[in-house]
Amino acid sequence: MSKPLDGVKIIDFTHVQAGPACTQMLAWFGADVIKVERPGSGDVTRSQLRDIPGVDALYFTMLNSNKRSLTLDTKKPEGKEVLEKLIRESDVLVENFGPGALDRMGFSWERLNELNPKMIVASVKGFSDGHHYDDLKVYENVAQCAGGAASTTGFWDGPPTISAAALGDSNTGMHLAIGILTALIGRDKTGKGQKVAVSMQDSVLNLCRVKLRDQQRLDRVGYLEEYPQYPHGEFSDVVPRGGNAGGGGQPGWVLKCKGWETDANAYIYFTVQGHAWEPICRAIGRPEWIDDPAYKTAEARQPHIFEIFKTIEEWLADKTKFEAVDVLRKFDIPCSPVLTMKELANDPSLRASGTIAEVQHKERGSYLTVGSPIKFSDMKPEITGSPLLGEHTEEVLAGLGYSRNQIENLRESKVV
Ligand code: CAO
Repeated sequence: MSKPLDGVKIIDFTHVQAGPACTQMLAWFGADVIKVERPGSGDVTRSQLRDIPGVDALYFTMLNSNKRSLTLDTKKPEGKEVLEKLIRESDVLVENFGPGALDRMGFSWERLNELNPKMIVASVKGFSDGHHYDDLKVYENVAQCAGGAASTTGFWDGPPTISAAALGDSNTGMHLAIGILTALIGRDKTGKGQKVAVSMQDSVLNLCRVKLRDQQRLDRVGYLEEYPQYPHGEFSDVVPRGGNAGGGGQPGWVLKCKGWETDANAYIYFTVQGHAWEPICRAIGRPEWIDDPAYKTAEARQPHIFEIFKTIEEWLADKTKFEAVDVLRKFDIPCSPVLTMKELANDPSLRASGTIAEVQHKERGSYLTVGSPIKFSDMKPEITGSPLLGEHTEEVLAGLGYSRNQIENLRESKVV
């Protein structure tokens, strides 16, 4: 089946997570993604957190499926020559090296644009160009702190907290993918490539948009009525950490279900959607609350929202998280069991949709990965195993016109 990005050739000069997540997604959608890696070692994630000695780690296999791997020392003159050839015939180069690394290698934006004016050059950095921290190297948790996620996540009486979701890494990669696709459409109109840059700080902040909303509301009125601090607690002049409160106009909380004493994830998230108050009261067996002025409006409920949650927990005490959701769904109440990675891995619906995909790898056998979260009516991305280090070196070099002898010489001089 042909795919929308068939024919788009991408030099994947990325490593760790932010860049690889971006190029992996483009590969699922048909792009020919050639991962350029240092001979001998390759992407550091190949060997990080290994679960099988000597075999590419899941950290690597889960972020580099559907790609080809070319080993190339791009600091050696012969390696630069190969890269230049590749640049001349590629549509996109994606990189997430530390600040200035590509320039030091001799491939500044100006040089790349000179080599191939149609090529899109896409970069991830920790901070945007010109930012007072733009010389910093950045990893996931650093970005979460820099982008406002950490100061607004966790409980008010605890420290700033990091989210398990890769807000700094994969999220930035997704932003970059949008930028690359936009630049490709732009190129169809202008014939010109351009530089696309995304910073991890900006990408985290983009997801913390509602917290900037809250800062401005706090500045104006001095309190935030949907936070647990209202109306009994104190507000300072910065957006506080709100625990598990709902981020929008609907109060919500993580509530205990049957078995919570021994199962750390026997919980559901329960949302008190304003217009669903009547069905909530019916579902939890409190019809008398429907017209009670102390409960009838969101404003009336907020001062004793935790007493309401406690009552719901009493109702939940004899129900597992799955049983509870099965009742609540009949009343159209937004809720979900708190699902573990084990439950998600074995979820038949996620398997059927391809969101959890089982993939074959030449050395490790089968493993699970997260497939495309984007679904199309005319295409189902097929996830293939990640490449071994340098698996496609010969194939890529032959495609660039190198003879068997020349390839052998490059191997002997450790350029590939
Ligand atoms: N051949 C020869 N040299 C190569 C090469 C190749 N194929 N591929 C990379 N290199 C070299 C680079 O040229 C660079 O060399 P110099 O520093 O001497 O110029 C070096 O390898 C890579 O440097 P780096 O700064 O990218 O790597 P690091 O491990 O020190 O830092 C990271 C890693 C992620 C902190 C840094 O790359 C970074 O800040 N990237 C931007 C932000 C980012 O994407 N972070 C998220 C990573 S996911 O958690």
